Amino acid sequence: MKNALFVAVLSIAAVSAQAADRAHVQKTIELKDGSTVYIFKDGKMGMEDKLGRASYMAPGHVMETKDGKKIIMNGNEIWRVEELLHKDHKGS
Ligand SMILES: [Cu+2]
Repeated sequence: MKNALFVAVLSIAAVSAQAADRAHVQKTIELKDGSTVYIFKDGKMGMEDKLGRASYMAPGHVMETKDGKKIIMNGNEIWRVEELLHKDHKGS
């Protein structure tokens, strides 16, 4: 009984942490090569490769979006992307 209640409280905490993290992502952009750029509210960016893994990209690197626009990598927030991706797996 006590254990079941404890698990329920833990999963509520996990859900609200995920919501808070999502809120820091302002925008995601798909790139021509199939990877995704996450733009956080502070303007910094992080990359997810086409296999869904957080990936490294040097700040200042020019990327081409799916619709042919060029964007410049600002920051390299690997750990923030990783956190988002891992939370997604746990949440399902
Ligand atoms: Cu990039």
